Amino acid sequence: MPLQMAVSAVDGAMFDSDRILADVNFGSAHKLDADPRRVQIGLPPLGETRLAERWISTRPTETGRENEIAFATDGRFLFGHILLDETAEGHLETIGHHAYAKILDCLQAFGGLNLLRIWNYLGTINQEQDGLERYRSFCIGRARALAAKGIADRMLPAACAVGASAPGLMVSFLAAPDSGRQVENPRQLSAFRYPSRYGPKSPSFSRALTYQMTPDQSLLFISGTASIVGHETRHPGSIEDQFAETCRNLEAVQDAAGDQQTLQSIRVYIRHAYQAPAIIAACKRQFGDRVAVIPLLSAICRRDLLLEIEGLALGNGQAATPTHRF
Ligand code: 3EB
Repeated sequence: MPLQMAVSAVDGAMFDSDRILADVNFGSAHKLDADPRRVQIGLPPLGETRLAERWISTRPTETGRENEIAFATDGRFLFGHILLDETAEGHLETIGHHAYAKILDCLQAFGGLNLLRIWNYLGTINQEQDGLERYRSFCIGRARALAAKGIADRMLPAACAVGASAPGLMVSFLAAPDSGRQVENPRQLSAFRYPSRYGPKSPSFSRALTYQMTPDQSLLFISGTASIVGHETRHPGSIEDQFAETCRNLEAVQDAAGDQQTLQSIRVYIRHAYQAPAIIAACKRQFGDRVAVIPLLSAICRRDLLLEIEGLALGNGQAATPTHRF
């Protein structure tokens, strides 16, 4: 497979391979390493074992640092990270815009790569600043940077935007020369069409994106998915019910992708640590042992959401063939 992601227990060892595109770890602070492939995301892990995501290519990778972005590329895929501090006057709108402008410049410099997946980690995501929640102000800056490069709604990457325990803004992304295909969820209004009661600028992401790696292998990047139906939060007070609704959304978005897939791994963002054991157990019941589960302590972009789940699935890239032929 040209690109794989393995969830592995962190054992202190770093890379055993020059084929690693990214080694994503979790802890209390954001950290970039001397090696541009290695990062720590400021989301405290909640499970019993510390897990890392390792994105692995079949080809040797080259790394670099340019224009504030730490990156690794195998000549096809590019994985990058940008970490921005907040200055006293720095609004999340300003640094969100800055991060996306730098990322889009980087993709241009590499010959016009397309964003497949992007992870946004925002400090104090639900706090109000100058009368606007910080997540909402981030959405404005992000949308402005995307619009400046002419990126249309149907080209938006799969994403998540979650609250980190560390200050500032960390953004990681995966890009490729060919574009993926947008997948939306029929149970949910497209986020880029949310009404303005959720913020002056609707969130710029696709519910999922499917990317054809080979004629019979695809990756489905499932965005952060929560207990939202239409555009409204469901079950505000109950994490169990939010979990069940989120699972229905995950299934719906996988169905909408059209091919046959196997869910490989999920990240579960949990707002309150005390609710982690119940949710980890629920994941085991729901997904079994074949799906790697990474539970993380994290705020979610809506105050009434208690959890959010994102996933990566391996597909055959073929839309289901009709059973009847005439
Ligand atoms: C939602 O469905 C939940 O702003 O990039 C999920 C995934 C959410 C990505 C983003 C937000 C984002 O609206 C929140």
